[in-house]
Amino acid sequence: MTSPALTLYYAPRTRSRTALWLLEELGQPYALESFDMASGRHRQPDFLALNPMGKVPLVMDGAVPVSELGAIAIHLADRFPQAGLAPAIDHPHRPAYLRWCFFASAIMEPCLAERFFKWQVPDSTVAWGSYDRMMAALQPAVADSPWLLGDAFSAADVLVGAAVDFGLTFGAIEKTPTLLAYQARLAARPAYQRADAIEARESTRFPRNG
Ligand SMILES: N[C@@H](CCC(=O)N[C@@H](CS)C(=O)NCC(=O)O)C(=O)O
Repeated sequence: MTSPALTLYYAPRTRSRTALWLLEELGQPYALESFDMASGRHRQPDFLALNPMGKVPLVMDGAVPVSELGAIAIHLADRFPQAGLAPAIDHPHRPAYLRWCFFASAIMEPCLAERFFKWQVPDSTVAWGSYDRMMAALQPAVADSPWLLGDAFSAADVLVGAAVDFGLTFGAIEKTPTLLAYQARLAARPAYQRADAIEARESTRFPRNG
């Protein structure tokens, strides 16, 4: 048996669940390198050589490391176009797709941190604007259509959807009917549920300490 070309370095209860969900949507075989964050595996020299940030997730595409969720999603969706997770480069949806892929980490992540940690920053100066401006951009995009690109689910929904999930779960995003309905559509996807089952299994294997 040949070993799968894709490997996910993953730890339960972290953002690596987003990459896990993405891989399940992709439908390609992959190996799961699961470890406990408490082990410090992500701070070891061999891991830092692959991701100098020392963070999960990390995906190996053969011998090539890919880190940062946005890069992982864009790379894998383009690499396996048969999964239909990315509009083609000349498709009119492509710019919106890329915008939403960046929106998750460049806008949503800092906005949620700002709200969670109660930072006071001027919205016209910081790159991410503000929580209110983020919500004003996000909500209409999923209010009248199932997914960010209308009827076409894409890797951008995994990235943005995971940030919505995280924000709703930890109280960093207001539980609006629009976002709760979007979250419910995401949670109904078989790939999302497979990722949840793996996450539950690995969380049991590596229970939280303390
Ligand atoms: N910007 C990264 C964020 C990844 C991240 O924050 N990972 C956290 C877990 S949720 C981590 O590995 N933390 C361990 C550490 O910083 O030591 C991405 O998009 O992949």
